[in-house]
Amino acid sequence: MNCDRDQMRLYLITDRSWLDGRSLEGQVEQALQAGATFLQLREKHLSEEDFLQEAIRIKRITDRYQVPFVINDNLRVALEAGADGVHVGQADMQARQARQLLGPGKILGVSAKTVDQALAAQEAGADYLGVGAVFPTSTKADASEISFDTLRQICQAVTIPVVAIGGITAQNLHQLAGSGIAGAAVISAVFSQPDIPAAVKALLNALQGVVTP
Ligand code: TZP
Ligand code: MG
Repeated sequence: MNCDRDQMRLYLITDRSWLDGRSLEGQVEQALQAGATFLQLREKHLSEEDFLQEAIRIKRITDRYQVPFVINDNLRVALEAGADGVHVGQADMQARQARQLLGPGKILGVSAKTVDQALAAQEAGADYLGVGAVFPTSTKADASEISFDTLRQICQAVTIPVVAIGGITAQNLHQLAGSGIAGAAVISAVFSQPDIPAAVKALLNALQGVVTP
């Protein structure tokens, strides 16, 4: 286990769609200062070299706040930037292969939508699971929804922490109470917001009583 359950509470995933002239580093710094507990750098359109340079810059910030930092779906960038680990989807590099290449001491996160996928990921060496989409979202075009029951069954089936993802806001988080999640992963509920610290604080408040410690 390379990350603590309490570090999964508010898991942020970056998105440069809403930067509007602001820097990603500035947005990340504000979010971590406000209390976000985990950061994933997700870049779908940057060249690998730009992705790496961005990762190196973001790593300096996450280090200062002692927040775990993982890279979406690019092991080379994760290793070269000295990130804490990598997050892979089902269609990305297989979890077992990712674990072999990462070694035992780095964080491996895996996306799962079913109990079978969740158990396979845990068996392959995942440290945590991202499970969703738990609500409708327009941030990821191909994100199909899963039911509350499936989320709860996955949380029961595995021993590693589960973070729910997809369409989560401070307003709908209460609907996930009792599912067994360790935390919530969000993109737009933080990075599309004009006031990032306020958005982070609203989510942290809403998470009380929803996460299972
Ligand atoms: N994977 C499943 S849903 C999703 C990803 C990356 C998008 C989450 O974004 P948002 O804005 O928090 O709905
Ligand atoms: Mg992916």
